[in-house]
Amino acid sequence: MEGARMIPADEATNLAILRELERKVLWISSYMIHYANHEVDRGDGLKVGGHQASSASLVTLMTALYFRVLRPQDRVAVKPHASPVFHAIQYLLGHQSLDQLQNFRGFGGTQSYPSRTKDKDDVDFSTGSVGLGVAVTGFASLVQDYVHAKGWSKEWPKGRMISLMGDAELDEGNIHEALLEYWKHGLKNCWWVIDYNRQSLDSVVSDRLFMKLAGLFENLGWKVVLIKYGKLLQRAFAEPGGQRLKEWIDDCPNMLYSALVFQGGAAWRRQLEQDLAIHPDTLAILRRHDDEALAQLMTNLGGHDLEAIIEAFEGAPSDQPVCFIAYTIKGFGLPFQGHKDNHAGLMTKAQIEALRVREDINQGEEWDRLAGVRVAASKIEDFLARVPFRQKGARRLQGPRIALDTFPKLEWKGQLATQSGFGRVLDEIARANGPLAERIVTTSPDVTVSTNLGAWVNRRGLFSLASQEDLFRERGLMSPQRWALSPKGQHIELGIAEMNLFLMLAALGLSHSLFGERLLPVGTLYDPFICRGLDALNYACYQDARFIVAGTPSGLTLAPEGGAHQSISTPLIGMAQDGLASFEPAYADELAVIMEWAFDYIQRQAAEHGDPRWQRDEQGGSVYLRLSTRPLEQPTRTITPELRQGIIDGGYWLRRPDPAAELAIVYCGAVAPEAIAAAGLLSEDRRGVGVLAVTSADRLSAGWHAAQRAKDEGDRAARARVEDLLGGLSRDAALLTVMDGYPEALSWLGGVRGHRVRALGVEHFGQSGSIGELYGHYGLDVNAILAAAEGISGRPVRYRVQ
Ligand SMILES: Cc1ncc(C[n+]2csc(CCOP(=O)(O)OP(=O)(O)O)c2C)c(N)n1
Ligand SMILES: [Mg+2]
Repeated sequence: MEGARMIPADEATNLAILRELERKVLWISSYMIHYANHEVDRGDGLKVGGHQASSASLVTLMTALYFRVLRPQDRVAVKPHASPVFHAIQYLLGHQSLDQLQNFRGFGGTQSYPSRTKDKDDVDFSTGSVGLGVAVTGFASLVQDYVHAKGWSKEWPKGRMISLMGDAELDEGNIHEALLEYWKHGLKNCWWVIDYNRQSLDSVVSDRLFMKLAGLFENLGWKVVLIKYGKLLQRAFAEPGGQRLKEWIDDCPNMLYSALVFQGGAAWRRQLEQDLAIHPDTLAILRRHDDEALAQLMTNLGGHDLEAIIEAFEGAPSDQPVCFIAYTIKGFGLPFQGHKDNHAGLMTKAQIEALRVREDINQGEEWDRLAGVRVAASKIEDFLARVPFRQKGARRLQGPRIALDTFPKLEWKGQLATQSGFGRVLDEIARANGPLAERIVTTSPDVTVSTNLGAWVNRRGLFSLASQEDLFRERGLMSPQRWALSPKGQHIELGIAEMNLFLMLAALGLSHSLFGERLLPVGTLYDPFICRGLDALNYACYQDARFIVAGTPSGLTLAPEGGAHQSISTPLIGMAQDGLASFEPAYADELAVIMEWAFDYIQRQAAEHGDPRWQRDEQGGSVYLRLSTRPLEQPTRTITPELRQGIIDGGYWLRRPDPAAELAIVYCGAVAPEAIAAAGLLSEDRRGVGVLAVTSADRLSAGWHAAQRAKDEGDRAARARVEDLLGGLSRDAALLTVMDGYPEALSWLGGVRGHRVRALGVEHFGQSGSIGELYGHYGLDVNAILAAAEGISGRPVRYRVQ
């Protein structure tokens, strides 16, 4: 009989201590939520939250993990609503302050959902948008494999990347996309611990559907471990009549089970006596328990039984990913346990008082770390000091900066598209073969070649844990792509799912912090499909992951590809996305300047929790390049330091306006030739029309906002780049902006100094056609610019293009 296994004395003590810690975690996390909701008046908006019931179901699992199973190299994504449990555990370990606990959900306090960037303790992965924190763990594990395959990260053995996840998270499609991707890359060190409380926000999930998911995991190479019954139940099942009891529980619908959990001992007895009336042995088991003990027995699910959990965790295989399905009760140990409406449930004052008394905590000692423990506090402190997880101290690592002195100096001639320029810069970096080339890792969702990464991959190879030669090459078959797979490779090929691209970039972009090895990740995708992965992009930025992403090709300009591929809104996304500096250069020399800057920018790290002012230049961030396949005649010019700064800050005068000019044309990206040609024609009858090249509407606007804020705060000299640029233009002049994207990405420029604006851009879905036809139809060609100039100045334009 398994339950009667002899437990060594040390182990018995350890278990007793863990049980006390479990009680403390339940109390501290519950009190923290109660305190935020009842004791501090922060206005109604901050009060509710779905934490209480949702936290309680993870208390035992997290106690077992953090105080026993985890090692310093393990990394955990804690489901959003279990944030109080996480912080309570950190508090017990001495890594979290009381002040932070008391300010849960308050300004500057512990965040509602675990946050790497905002929380002050050791959050490994942010969570919040369900499904994303789960999926990033698998990608982090693949990045760990990558780093180790290169022989790096010597001081940190491979850890397990763990997700403590809600069962409803499996409804998110990104989880399933990730599972397929993991399989291709041979995922190993990853645990997903599903808090199977069978309740999501609104309902009780279907058990049958869920068990189908278990099959899915197994099909994709995961070991599935059910943590279904606790030791009390296991022992009862082994008694005469116990099998009947087991069958009854297995057949019990979730709804009925949940209702009985809520109702308690007497209701259990009534139901069981009725359903098992013809099984005297089973009835005898029930009779050996009073109401309280019966409720305890019947709710002894695996996810609330320390011994069962530890057995499952410690017996898990290490050569494959493991999915633990831990049966739990939402709100376990609290008055609304099991109730289907408990998601936003909060305990009343009377209920928290009752819990305090039950947990032997005196009034006034609510926050004492070890108040009410039933084992000597000194023994618990000893135990806490020896907890394996904490033995290496702070786990926020730092990878040394990668030098950029091997960045190539290139000359650009003839006709070239920014997308080709991008491929060429990477190719030259690869050829130069320095530390920069070594640390770059590229990735793309099935568009490696069509986004111009081919040459880079030819030189640096595809990454795979197993080596495999390029079969076409071996057989002497002609192909421009030489794609050998090996652990040395530096390109990670992904399936089409863009969510996976951004989760991979999130994981690669945290490598310095998670594994102490800095990577310089570069991802590419077709620009319109940024929207497909947008929440994951936002998630990556929220965690301060560092990467460069190229959206290419973009806009109407990829003309014959048609409306489904022509991005319109991405310039606005690039501007509005925090943590992402966006650029849309027109020329390759600008792109090269931006890329060199970007490889530095993604490595910057200012003081923690700094104030993100002045374009975040000290803090750094990630970079988005919106590129094009339209070849443009390259200017022959020297990049002076001043021009370089203009390109990086977001804009420069390609042609300075006359102080008395009545008009300036402002362009961004691939429409440069139209803007320049129109300015030329306008010069025939208008004085000194200026041409402003915008390389980053995002950085111009960020700098402007920052300077205004600085002014508000008393820095009178604060002046943004864009104020200087437009300062050279008379107030009566008009701005005519043009870009291949939604016009409001540039029209705001009128607000800087009060210039009138006419903004040309794309507002409606595109279609197939030539660039000329589409620019004509959508109003981006030379004549459209001239017509707009006429409209805004109220004066006829003499020349048009015939
Ligand atoms: C993408 C996304 N959609 C919706 C929500 C709102 N939401 C927060 S928790 C939750 C249900 C969570 O259920 P489960 O994962 O089973 O966790 P439990 O509360 O049962 O512990 C929902 C819908 C969210 N956070 N993210
Ligand atoms: Mg749930």
